Amino acid sequence: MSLVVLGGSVSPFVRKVRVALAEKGLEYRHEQVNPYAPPAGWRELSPLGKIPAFRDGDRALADSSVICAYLERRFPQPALYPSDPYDYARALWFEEYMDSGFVPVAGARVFFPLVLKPLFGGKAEADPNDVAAASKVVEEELPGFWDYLERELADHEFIVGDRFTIADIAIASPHANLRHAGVAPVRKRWPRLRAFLDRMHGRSSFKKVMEEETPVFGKRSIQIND
Ligand SMILES: N[C@@H](CCC(=O)N[C@@H](CS)C(=O)NCC(=O)O)C(=O)O
Repeated sequence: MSLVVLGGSVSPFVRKVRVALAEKGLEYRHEQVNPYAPPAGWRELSPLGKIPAFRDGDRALADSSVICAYLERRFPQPALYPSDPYDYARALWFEEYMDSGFVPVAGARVFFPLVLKPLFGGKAEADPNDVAAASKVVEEELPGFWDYLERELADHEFIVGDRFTIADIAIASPHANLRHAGVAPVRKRWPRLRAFLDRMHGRSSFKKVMEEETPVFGKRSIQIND
C-alpha cells in the first residue's frame, strides 16, 4: 500500500489524519510510532521528531495540517476544505485554534496525566494529585475554549459553512482523547457543542478509529458525567 500514516493512535494529530483519510475513502497502512522512543532514522521522516509523519510512495511529509492539506490536493474528493475564501480561512483558523490552543491544555494537562501516565507506568489508576490538577484544568481552563466553540457553532450542523470540513475534524479529534479520559463538555452548559461532538464521534470515520483505541484505554476511562 502506498499511503502510510506513522504515529501512535493516542495522538489527536494522528487521529486527524486518519479521519481525513477515512472521510476521503482512502486505504492506508498505519504504523504505531512512539515519538519518545522512535525508530532509527525517525527525524529523516519527521524533522521535528513529532507524530504524525506520512508516506505516499517515496514522498514523506510531517505535521498533521501539512499532511491533510496535501491529501486535499492529491485526492480532492470529497473536499474537506471550503471553497469560499473566507470559509476556507475560518476552517484553517479553527484547525489552528484547536491544534495550538486547545491541545496543549487538554492533551498535556488532562489526557496525559489521567490516561497516558498511568498507562505507561503500569498503574491501574491515575495519581490522586494528578487527578486534582487535571480536574482544576477542566474546571478553570477548558470552559473558555468550550464557551467560544459553543458560540461559534450556534445552531449550525458544522463549525464552518454547511459541510463537514477539516475544522470539524480538528475540533472533534482532541475531544476523543478527553472522552477516553472521561471528560466532555457538560450538556447542560454547552448543549450545542456536546451535541456536535456526539454527531462527529458518531460518523463512521471517527467511530472506526475510536473503537480501535478503546481496548487500549478502555479500562482506564472514567465514566463521563453529563
Ligand atoms: N503541529 C503538529 C503537532 C504534533 C505533535 O505535537 N505531536 C505530539 C504527539 S500528540 C508529539 O509528537 N510530541 C512529541 C514531541 O513533542 O517530541 C501536528 O499537527 O502534527
